[in-house]
Amino acid sequence: MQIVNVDAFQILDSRGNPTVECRLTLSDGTMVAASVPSGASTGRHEARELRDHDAAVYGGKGVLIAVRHIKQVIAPAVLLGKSPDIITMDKELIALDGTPNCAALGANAMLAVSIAVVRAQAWMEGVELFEFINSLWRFSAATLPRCMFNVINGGMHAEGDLVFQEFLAIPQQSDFAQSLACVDDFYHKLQQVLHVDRFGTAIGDEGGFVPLFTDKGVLAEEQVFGLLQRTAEQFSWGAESISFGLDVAATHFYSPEHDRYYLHGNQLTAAELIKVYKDLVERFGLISIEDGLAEDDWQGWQLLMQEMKGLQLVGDDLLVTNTHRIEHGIAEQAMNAVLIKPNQIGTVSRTVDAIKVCQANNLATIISHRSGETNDDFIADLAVGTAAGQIKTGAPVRGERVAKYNRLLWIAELLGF
Ligand code: 2PG
Ligand code: MG
Repeated sequence: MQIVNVDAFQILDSRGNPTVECRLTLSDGTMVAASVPSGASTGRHEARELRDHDAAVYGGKGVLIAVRHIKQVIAPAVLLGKSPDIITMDKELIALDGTPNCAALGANAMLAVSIAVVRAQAWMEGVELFEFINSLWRFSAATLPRCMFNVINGGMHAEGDLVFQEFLAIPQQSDFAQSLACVDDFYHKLQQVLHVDRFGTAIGDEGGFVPLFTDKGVLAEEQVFGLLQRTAEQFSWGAESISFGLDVAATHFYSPEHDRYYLHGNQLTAAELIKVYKDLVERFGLISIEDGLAEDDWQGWQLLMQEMKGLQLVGDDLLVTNTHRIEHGIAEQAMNAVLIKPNQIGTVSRTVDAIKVCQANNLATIISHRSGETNDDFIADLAVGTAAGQIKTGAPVRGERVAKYNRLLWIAELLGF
């Protein structure tokens, strides 16, 4: 079976910003599509997303150049007339781009093609995408991930008082469908609590609520955990069924020039910020903290690891799904878990390489969405097929977030879980 037609076009993501969709038609008439997400709190070391920078259209965020790269450069050189082959085609994409960070073709163009190719190849083999990923790259048995649901949005994902970006609810059930049901009840109970206490129930980029706090005497972040704890005690599943975590996204309030973290008018050293986390962990029983320190603050990360033994400490902006940075992090003992985002590195194969390095070094892996998403549910199959263990893909609301959860529900059916 061959690729007989390649199309690409500009679509909108969940924030109303342009992104890339790629469509491949196979010689049996089948068409497969793939579209790519986009971050707001992007790491400095991520692969380069190509934007048109024509201020007159979409605020300069158009992706027509990336679209043109797919149709005019990638299609004839890599795709047309060939049988879908993800390993070869990803290598050819990287060679054709010729830069270390996808700067020439654009990571958005490359990833849209890469996901479309792996989807086409799974179709050609007659298996589900997660099964194909699982067997091609020889991962251990496919398994449903545990989920971290972003129920309160702050930082760059929301207007409001919260400096920390994501407040995560982590259900403790091992069964996926049960954990989704549990967090859904939690989310709706939280909505009631926020409504009754007049904090507001507006939502942010990832579907979590954006409460507004009038008590300026207490750290807003601390007030959030108070609300979450209260909700957990009141909802039908009981407080023991749910734990909490954070994605701080600390790079966005760090000044490299002064080596200080700016938190609600205070200028904190890494050690002082870690004390804030320690207090939250002790009082509210958090089990996971992502990007607690800035993307190049390696010393701070080492200190975090020493001070927070037993906690899951996740590198996102720090590592950007890049095997070199993950290996550096391992050597420095800077983290014990890794966030995996395909668009940080530009191809499916490179994403798989990053997961392999983590698994070989006993690091936990969490497959992740971006704050600007599409309805593409690729990361659900990626999480199951690579036996990644965990996924983070927003609140249990909004089409682009529930697309992933709904795909996981279907995979759970298929696997008989
Ligand atoms: C993160 C992500 C996803 P963004 O920091 O983990 O939640 O946010 O896509 O804005 O980088
Ligand atoms: Mg993050």
